[in-house]
Amino acid sequence: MTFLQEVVDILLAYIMESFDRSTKVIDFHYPNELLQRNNWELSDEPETLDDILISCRATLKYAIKTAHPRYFNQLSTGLDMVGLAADWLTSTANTNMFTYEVAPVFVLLEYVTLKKMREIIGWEDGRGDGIFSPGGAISNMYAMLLARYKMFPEVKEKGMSSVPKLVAFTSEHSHFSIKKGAAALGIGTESVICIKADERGKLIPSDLERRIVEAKQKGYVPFFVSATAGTTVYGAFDPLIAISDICKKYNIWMHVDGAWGGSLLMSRKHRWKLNGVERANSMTWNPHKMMAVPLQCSALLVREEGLMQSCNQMQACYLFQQDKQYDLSYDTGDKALQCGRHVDIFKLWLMWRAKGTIGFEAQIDKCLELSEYLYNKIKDRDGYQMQHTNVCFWYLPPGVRYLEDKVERMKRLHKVAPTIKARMMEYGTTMVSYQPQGDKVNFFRMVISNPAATFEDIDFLIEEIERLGQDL
Ligand code: ABU
Repeated sequence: MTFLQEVVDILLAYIMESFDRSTKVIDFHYPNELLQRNNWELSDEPETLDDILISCRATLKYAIKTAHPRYFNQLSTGLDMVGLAADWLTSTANTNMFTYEVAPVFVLLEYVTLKKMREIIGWEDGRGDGIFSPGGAISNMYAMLLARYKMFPEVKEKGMSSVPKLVAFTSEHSHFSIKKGAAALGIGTESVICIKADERGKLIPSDLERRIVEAKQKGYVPFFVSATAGTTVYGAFDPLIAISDICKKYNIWMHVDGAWGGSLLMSRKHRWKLNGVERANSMTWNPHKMMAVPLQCSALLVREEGLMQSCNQMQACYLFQQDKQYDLSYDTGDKALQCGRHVDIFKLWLMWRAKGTIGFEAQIDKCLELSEYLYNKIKDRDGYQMQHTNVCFWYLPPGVRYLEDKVERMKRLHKVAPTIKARMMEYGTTMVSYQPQGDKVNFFRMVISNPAATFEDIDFLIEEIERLGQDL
């Protein structure tokens, strides 16, 4: 008890610090230096609990404070107190999601929550299926697996040699996990056809249809379209209604990767961006991103009931005995790809209880309001150029701003974001991501999902970028 109490004290102190703007987001050290700063090695002999407490402190000392209001580096940010409590409870219960037998409450909560999410998508009476998985990439791969099984159920037993050459389609701005899924499922990355996106990052439906027709003429079988609701970089929403019309016309499974943008369904003000999602066959939705549920919490929702079960079940008789005395549909583990499955549901369920749907809505609306504030602040500012939706922008330091040689200007600009980012890490004051895209040189990709962020934090970020980049 004393040990645990001390651990709790360490954690509470860390939480307090994380929300304190006067503390650093990170106490950054380069890998070799960090290796030297502490003894991280494992030994044959046990350590005392006092030493274990020292290890806990050291680990948190060098951890990134992802709850910090000025941490904007990833799509998953923030730390919700109820979500954290739920995570602690989950770890204390320490069970596995595979059967009702070992996780009765959690299995039921998953059932209740997935149904609620399907209702929000707009599927009749919340009917359908779904599962929580370890992240959006796995959820997307599940969708691809189901689409292939739906069209060619024999693939489960006979493998890829039993099916014709399959092709999948997704926008050039979609998440890399679509290709990864194709690689893992033996479909191959070359069988994922990337569809052109417009200047805002939205898939162009006419290009999708053209590429589907072209693939069919070549004798390939289009089986899967993954539309994106909230691309990782621009935050663009593909036109779901037009895409669903095309999928219907050619009898192709429509998946919506809403890992990032799916949560907008909770907002009456913003859910129109996903109009047409109710026509999809499946959807990925990650509450650990915009809803700030502690990592990890990623759902795959499926319109057709029973498909996941027949696609994935193996009925291992040591676990999924078919003669148990309760309704076997609650042994949800057999429809998963995994055997052991972490309890991710409790964090989302408890937060939902604590906030209500309206609380999540307010949280999401606030993040969008902050993005709009940032957009408005920087679009008129000297030295800034703007992209859309997610706030993607270049900072042009004075030394670059007035350069007339365009090639030299781009060359120099490409180095600005990584240099500022490195300085940002060293000072530890804030964190924001950057990247190039197509022919565009490195730009900052600002994303806001942290419920603790305020207008002042946005102001701080802008000023900090200017401060750190003035001399470049
Ligand atoms: N698509 C996974 C998350 C990416 C990000 O946080 O930037």
